[in-house]
Amino acid sequence: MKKTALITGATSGIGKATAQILAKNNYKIVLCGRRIDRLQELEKELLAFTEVHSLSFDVRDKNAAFDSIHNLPEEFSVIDVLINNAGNAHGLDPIQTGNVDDWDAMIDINVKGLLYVSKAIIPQMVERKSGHIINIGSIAAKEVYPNGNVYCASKHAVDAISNGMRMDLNPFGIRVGAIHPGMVETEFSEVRFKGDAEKASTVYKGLDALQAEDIADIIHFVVSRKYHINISDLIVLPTAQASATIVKRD
Ligand code: NDP
Ligand code: 8X3
Repeated sequence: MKKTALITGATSGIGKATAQILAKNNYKIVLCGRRIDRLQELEKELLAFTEVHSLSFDVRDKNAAFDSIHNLPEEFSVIDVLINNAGNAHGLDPIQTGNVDDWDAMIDINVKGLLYVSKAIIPQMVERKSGHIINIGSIAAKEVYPNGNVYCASKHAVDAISNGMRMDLNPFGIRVGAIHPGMVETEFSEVRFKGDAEKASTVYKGLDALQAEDIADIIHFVVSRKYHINISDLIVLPTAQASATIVKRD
């Protein structure tokens, strides 16, 4: 029987690539994101491979998250795999001049949004005593870098929440893992720099950055292991990146 994967942040980058690879590998897909046009376009593309359903909600809105997930059509309502991927950095400023709205966005989306979506799905996994949750952290979950302050804090929270989830859900046979990418060339830096595409492109200049498909491929590997195998914590860097701040450029 086909498993169902619910992927947040499926309208671009890592989430979209993950939806594409899982759709081609026998999963039913629930796509989540705010941009309806992109959800519709991807849904149309993936329907060639599998059953797809789209949910448009802002992960900051807990009622919208709960309503959308609790009212999924029956054939999509049993979520076997949850990929908590929605998130972004907003700004790259020293703490003394940081923008409070950026701080709110990062804490509300990366941390609270992940919790709301998880809260909507974990009870059914507990009831069934099965399920797999993958949280997308970051190298910023493991290290702090200058001007990364609140983004790094939000991803350190994802790391802590992932470890806590694994402990609490252990009695129920639910797998919990976190994947922590380094530099992945997506819309991430464009969002961080508020649409400044030129500034965003300098982030990946002179190195062979990871692509969204590289992380999606690893997510597929992680979710397709035998049930007794839980890949609990994985840091994935481009070869050119040795740490959050040490990057070899041509
Ligand atoms: P993208 O900007 O390409 O994708 C971000 C996704 O998150 C979009 O689909 C966006 O959808 C969704 N999203 C953002 N805010 C909200 C919101 N409020 N409600 C619902 N969905 C939201 O970036 P990436 O693919 O790179 O990022 C995916 C994850 O990977 C993030 O958690 C990021 O922190 C993490 N990461 C990224 C790295 C990188 O270098 N790119 C490295 C390490 C981790 P929409 O706008 O349609 O709602
Ligand atoms: C995204 C990668 O290095 O900007 O999480 O934190 S980094």
